[in-house]
Amino acid sequence: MEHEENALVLMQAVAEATAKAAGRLALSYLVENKPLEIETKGPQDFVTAVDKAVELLIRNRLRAAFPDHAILGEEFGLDKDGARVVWVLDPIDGTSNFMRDRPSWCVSIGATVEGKPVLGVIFDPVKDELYSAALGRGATRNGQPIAVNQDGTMNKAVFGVGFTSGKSVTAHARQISHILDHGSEYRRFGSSAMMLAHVADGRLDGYADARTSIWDVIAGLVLVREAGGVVEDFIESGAQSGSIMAAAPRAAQTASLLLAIDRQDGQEPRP
Ligand code: 2AM
Ligand code: CA
Repeated sequence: MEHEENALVLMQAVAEATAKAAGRLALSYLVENKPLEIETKGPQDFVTAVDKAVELLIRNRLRAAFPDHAILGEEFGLDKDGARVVWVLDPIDGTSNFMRDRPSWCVSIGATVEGKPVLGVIFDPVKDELYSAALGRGATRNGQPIAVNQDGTMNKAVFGVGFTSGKSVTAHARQISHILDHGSEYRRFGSSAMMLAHVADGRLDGYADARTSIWDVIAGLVLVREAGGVVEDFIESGAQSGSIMAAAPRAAQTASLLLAIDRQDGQEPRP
C-alpha cells in the first residue's frame, strides 16, 4: 500500500517535470517563429510537427523513468500491450489554437493503473500554469490547492461545451439554447483538457462534450474529481473515446442534461 503511494508520488513528480519541459518546447516554436509544418487529419482536425516532437520528448522521458509502463499518445499510439500502468498523453490539446497562436492549448499527461485513472497533469505554457492531481491526494495549480466552484447560481454559471466535426449540429445548438434559456453562459475553448482544468479550479462551472478521446480528457477528469467535482466518463469501460461531463456538484445536473440532449440527437429531454 505504502509502496503504491510512493510509486504514485514519483509518477506525479515525473509527469509534472515532463509536462513543463514539453510545454516549453511547444511554446518555443511560437516565440521563435519556427515553422509548424501543419498537416490536416480531417475537417477542423490538425497536427503539426510540434505535436510530434513534443510527444517524442514526453515518451522518451516516461520510458526512461518507467521502462515497464506502457505509453498511449495521440500521435504515436500504444507502445505495448498488457502493462499494469498505462500513461495516456496528448502532447498538445488544442492544436487548432496553438497553430493560430491563440491561447487555450496545453500538454495533458494522465495515467491509469489496471484501467483506473489515477493521475492527471496539465500544463498551460501561455499562462505558465501547472495543474496536478493524483488519486486521493487532491488537486493543485502551481502548487496551491484548487477546488470546483461552490456557487450553484444558474444565472452566474458558465459551462464549457465541446463540438467535434461529425456530431449533430442540431444537438449542439440545443445544448447552447438550454444553457442560455436557464440564464447561464457558455464557452468553447477548443481544448477539452483546458476546459476540464478550468472546471477543476472553478473558472468554469461544468463541461460537457459528446465526443472526446481518452488522451483529451483523462488528466482533466482526475483533476476535477480531486477538486471535488462530479464526472461521468467512459474510461473505466475500457473505451478509448466517448462522451464526458465534469462539473461542480451544484452544476452537475445541468452538465448531465447537456449530454442527454446530445444522446437524443436534437430532441431536448424533459428536465
Ligand atoms: P486536439 O487539439 O488534440 O485535436 C476541440 O474541439 C477539442 O476536441 C480538442 O480537445 C481537440 O483535441 C479535440 N478533438 C479534435 N478532433 C477530435 C476528434 N475527431 N475526436 C475527438 N476529439 C477531437
Ligand atoms: Ca492533440
